[in-house]
Amino acid sequence: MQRGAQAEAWPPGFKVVPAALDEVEQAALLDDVLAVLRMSPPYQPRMPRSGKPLSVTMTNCGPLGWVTDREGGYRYQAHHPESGESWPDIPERLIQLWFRYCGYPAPPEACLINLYSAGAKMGLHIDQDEAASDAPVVSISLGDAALFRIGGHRRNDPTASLRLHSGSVVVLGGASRHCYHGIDRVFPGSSPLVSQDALPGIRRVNMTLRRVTQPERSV
Ligand code: MD3
Ligand code: FE
Repeated sequence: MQRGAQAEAWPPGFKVVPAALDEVEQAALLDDVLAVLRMSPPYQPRMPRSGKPLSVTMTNCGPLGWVTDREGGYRYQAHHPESGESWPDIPERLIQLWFRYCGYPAPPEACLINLYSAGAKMGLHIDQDEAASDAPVVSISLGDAALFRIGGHRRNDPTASLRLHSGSVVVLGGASRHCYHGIDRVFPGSSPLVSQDALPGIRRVNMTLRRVTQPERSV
């Protein structure tokens, strides 16, 4: 297939900016994330009912965070599921990226931080726990590249794949916002960014900025 020939298969509203952040910006953002992780350590999320662990670990920053466990299922809440502490603030650098890339007129309320080890993946799913369903999701990837897959509104719709490299920003707006998507694999060793001293066993960090509640109508 010709390079870029898959582009037409991507859902409307899907935008990828491959090298949005240079190495200096990536390192600064990773420092911000490390500071969040010190305040709000990653936990092992579990599927509702079955309690099956996801292969990524997670934490959040912002007034709300997305969590999942056996008893409570998928939800947003204001506190860490293990410590009970409020999530730390979303770093200013990330708020700026939200306004630069998505143009939504209200700030993000949640930043979910997914941590991938060499063998971690994320099965096809739809993000549908946000009442502000008109707001895009903005995703920023750091560290090893990963194979991202996005399909349609039904699980069996055809999918297109794309490598997300360190420093990539993806905006999921419009129809793409409610498409099935997932991470099939990480390419271990493809980026030197995530230091194994700082984050042992972690190869890739993905942040998703989300608006959760519908903003008040401005007069
Ligand atoms: C398409 N994260 O956190 S980021 C997630 O790399 C999630 O950790 C993946 O899927 C990761 O929910 C993929 C790209 C992404 C994020 C949110 C989306 C794609 C999306 C929401 C709707 C459609
Ligand atoms: Fe998702």
